[in-house]
Amino acid sequence: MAIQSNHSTMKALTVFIVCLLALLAKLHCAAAEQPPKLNVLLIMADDLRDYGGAFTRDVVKMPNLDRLRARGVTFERAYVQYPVCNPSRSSMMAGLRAEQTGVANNTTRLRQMMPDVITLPQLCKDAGWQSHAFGKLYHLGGGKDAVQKALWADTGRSWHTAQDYVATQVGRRMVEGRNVTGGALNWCAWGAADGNDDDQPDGQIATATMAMIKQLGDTPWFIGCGFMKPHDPFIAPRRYFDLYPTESLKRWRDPRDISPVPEKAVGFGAYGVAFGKFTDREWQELLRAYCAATSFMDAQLGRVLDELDKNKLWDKTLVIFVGDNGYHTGERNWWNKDTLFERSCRVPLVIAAPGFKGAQTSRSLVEFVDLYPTVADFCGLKMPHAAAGTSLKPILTNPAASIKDAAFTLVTRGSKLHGQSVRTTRWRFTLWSDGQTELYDHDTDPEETHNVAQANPAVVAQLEGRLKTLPPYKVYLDNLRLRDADGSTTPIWENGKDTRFRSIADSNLFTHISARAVPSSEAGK
Ligand SMILES: [Ca+2]
Repeated sequence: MAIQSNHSTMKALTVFIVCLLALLAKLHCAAAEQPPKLNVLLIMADDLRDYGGAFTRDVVKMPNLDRLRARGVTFERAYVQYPVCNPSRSSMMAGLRAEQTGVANNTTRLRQMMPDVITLPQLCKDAGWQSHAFGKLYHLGGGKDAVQKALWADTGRSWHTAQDYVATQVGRRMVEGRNVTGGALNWCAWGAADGNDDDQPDGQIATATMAMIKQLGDTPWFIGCGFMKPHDPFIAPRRYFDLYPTESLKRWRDPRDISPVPEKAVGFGAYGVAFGKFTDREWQELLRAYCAATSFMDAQLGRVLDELDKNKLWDKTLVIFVGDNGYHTGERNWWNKDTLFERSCRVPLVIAAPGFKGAQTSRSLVEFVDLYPTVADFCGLKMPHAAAGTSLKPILTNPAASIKDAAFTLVTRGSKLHGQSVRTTRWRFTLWSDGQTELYDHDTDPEETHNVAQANPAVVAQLEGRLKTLPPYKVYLDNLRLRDADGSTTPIWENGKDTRFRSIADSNLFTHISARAVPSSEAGK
């Protein structure tokens, strides 16, 4: 009996060892078969309004963005979560809404609010990608202080290296140009510059990006290429101004019966006063410079795309082109961003991924918080925290798919007032914290010129309900506490942990995300 038992044990052990070896061999094969790491090229433009809109489609020449669009999906309804540089970029890089990051201005760094958040480039960097930033990816802060600058760029955390650029002496010489406000607004200037592309920061940013792409060879990389135009001052080498004879450009005119809105919505402060004094000629001047700066940026984009061509990288690189906020070029007498109107909230977004069909257009509502989970999805990386958005991969698979039925944007007006806006396929509804509302019907009014809130109480009630699904916006206080609407405060950190991550996981952020695919006829509405 004992011998037989031993025999059985040996047999079982042999079977076990054989199975174990087979399993190990399988695992080894699986590891060997793992797809290679995709490169990620994140190209950002600054203050570039949506080229899909009425103005840019007809006016601005962007042949290189068209080249990228031919290789990817153009998202015609992409919305930022806060239409200003730093809050928008912080939200995108954290994959969290501005209500969650608490970053709602250009003076607070993301890490001041969320020191331990794993940012998008950091997610790849920590997983073995080489991560490098050229130009403006995060907001460029810190002035000339090297330590502060590195903190703003998040060097060492998001990136192995981050470099910003300034114009050369030649590039600072203006052949033509002026401040259109006579100096009242120091940023409101344009200039046709002497020198070549590389005398301007964006030319240098393209050159450095191209050099790094070449240098890294087969090493997987995440490269941020952050162009600084067409952001003010509206400067470009002179030849880009030649593309736009002033007479060829028409200034925007609001309809005479446009609904008035309160100053907090648009037209606020010294900006509104200065724009109110513009002549037709001055609107045209600014428009021309904005177009020239856009074309200049587009040319630099083209140089970077050439480098992908040259190194045959399209089949191993995920290319994402984004703006960071939209821009009014005269709508509602506004020359800027920072409003809750479509012009300010809607932004360019193009994604080209290996193996997916190009020259596609998506009409699905998408948000910038969707970019983080999209990159994580394509790179096979796990989200390090609960995502506020959802991967856009289903849209690359089927451009007629719709992944969500609402997009949300926040703005603040000082520490006591803020507005939240929701865009659905038909409506834009804005609710200010003082109770004022705006409702625009995109079926009949794509430029949002008529507030129809009073005539549509049921729609207002429904969309107000959607805004309540957002995490509430809380004002950040210097002693690391958040102030609630009722005046009470809560600490951001408790026992060394960021309390917002707990609330993110518990919140009902996901109620507006639907993974359903809808027929293209419905998605196209
Ligand atoms: Ca910007």
